[in-house]
Amino acid sequence: MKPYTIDFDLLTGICKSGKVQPVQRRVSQMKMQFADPEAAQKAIDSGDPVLYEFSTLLNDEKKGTLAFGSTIIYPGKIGDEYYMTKGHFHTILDSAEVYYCLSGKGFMMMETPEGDVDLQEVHPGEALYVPGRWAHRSINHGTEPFVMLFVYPGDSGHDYGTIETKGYRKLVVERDGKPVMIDNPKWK
Ligand code: PAN
Ligand code: ZN
Repeated sequence: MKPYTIDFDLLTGICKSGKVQPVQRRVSQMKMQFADPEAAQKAIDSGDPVLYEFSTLLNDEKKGTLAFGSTIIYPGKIGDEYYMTKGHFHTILDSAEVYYCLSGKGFMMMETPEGDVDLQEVHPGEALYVPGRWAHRSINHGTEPFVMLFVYPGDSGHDYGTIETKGYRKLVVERDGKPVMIDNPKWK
């Protein structure tokens, strides 16, 4: 592979040259992961909004490479739960990841298979290190798009199934206008 340069916008995370098209995730793709599936169904019926989109600027999936890109979580709620990403473990569980907040603000909800839980709030100019073994989900509790750059080992892989089946141990919901972390009543 040869060195190369690619653009993306610092505020929106979008690759303006169009070399990479973002992957969009809508409510219908995550209905059962929200605490209130009825509220999710209402959102689906009224236009199925995009919750987030991400652009993987490079990932050739080989050992020794770095995958990188940007992710945008839009502001909004399903019931009282903020828009969020699906979240995943890396298939090679020890693979770490670095996130750097470009604009907006939000949380990273993280947990290990052993049950440790950590919630970190990030703002523009802050980097977050997600160590290996920690599942990670981005949550936008702000009013602007929450945009981050990410970098991880190219051969990490993504295990979505564990989170889809078990759910996260904790959720972030709005109470009296503020975000609070609560136990996930559906966690298995
Ligand atoms: C990120 C995420 C991106 C979208 O690139 O893949 O933010 O979130 P989901 O993958 O959970 O839908 C990353 O963590 N890659 O490893
Ligand atoms: Zn990841």
